[in-house]
Amino acid sequence: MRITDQNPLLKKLIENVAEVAGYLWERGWAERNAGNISVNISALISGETIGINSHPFVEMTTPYPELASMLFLVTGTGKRMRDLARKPLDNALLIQLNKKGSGYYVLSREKSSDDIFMPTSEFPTHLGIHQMVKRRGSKETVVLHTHATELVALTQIQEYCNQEKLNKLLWGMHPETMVFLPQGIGFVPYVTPGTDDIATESLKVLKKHPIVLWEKHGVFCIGDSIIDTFDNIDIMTKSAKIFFLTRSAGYSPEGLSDKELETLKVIASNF
Ligand code: 2HA
Ligand code: ZN
Repeated sequence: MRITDQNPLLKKLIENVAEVAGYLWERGWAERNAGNISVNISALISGETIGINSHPFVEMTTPYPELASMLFLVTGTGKRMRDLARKPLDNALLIQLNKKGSGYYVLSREKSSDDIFMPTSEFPTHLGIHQMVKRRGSKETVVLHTHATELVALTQIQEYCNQEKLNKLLWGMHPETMVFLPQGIGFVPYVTPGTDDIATESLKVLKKHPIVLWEKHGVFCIGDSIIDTFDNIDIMTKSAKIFFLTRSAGYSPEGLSDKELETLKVIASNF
């Protein structure tokens, strides 16, 4: 019996992850195996006893002691978002960290299974972010990485590889960007994907912003629901699209004025 069978909340969450994976593919942000998702599902499974001995165990190079015994849904390495949309549990794993937080059991596979795969190559970054969230006591459970095309395209323009200029541009393209994302987007200069450096740099930025934009690569976004996390990237990307569309039509976008942005900021603070 699958551990999802008797847990309607987990079942719903997996359906939502599959729904968002479909959107990522439809938006063109998920070429081949691009992007990855993890969700801390500990609150959905607490109280259930899980027989871990029959599941594969993987030791990690970096331990995450503050995540000891926690449970996660995480996409598999090399897996495609378009496949996750159709068959989530064939393309993502349910894992539980051991009591030291130094390794994890793959709960959604038996040791004897011939379909064992590893979590995403960005898993250490995901765990680092989940650990930061736990440490600060905030309620985000979702970490989502995707190659949001128009946002990545902005980072090919040196002028916008500057957090202040980037946010002024994005807020200025549409009023709702300021209303929904007054904290703005954080910027991380180019770092090789999958390395510890990118995790360290992202962690610094995610302390203040719900989205981090990695130069010439993609976004990492945290949130307390997978749908809202997707929406935030979608809002930011809409602004970038308006910028490029205006430019493609041969015009320089005017943007919202400082005064208009200030008024929207007040609305956002009362939202
Ligand atoms: O999961 O996008 O950055 C594949 C990636 C790595
Ligand atoms: Zn990526």
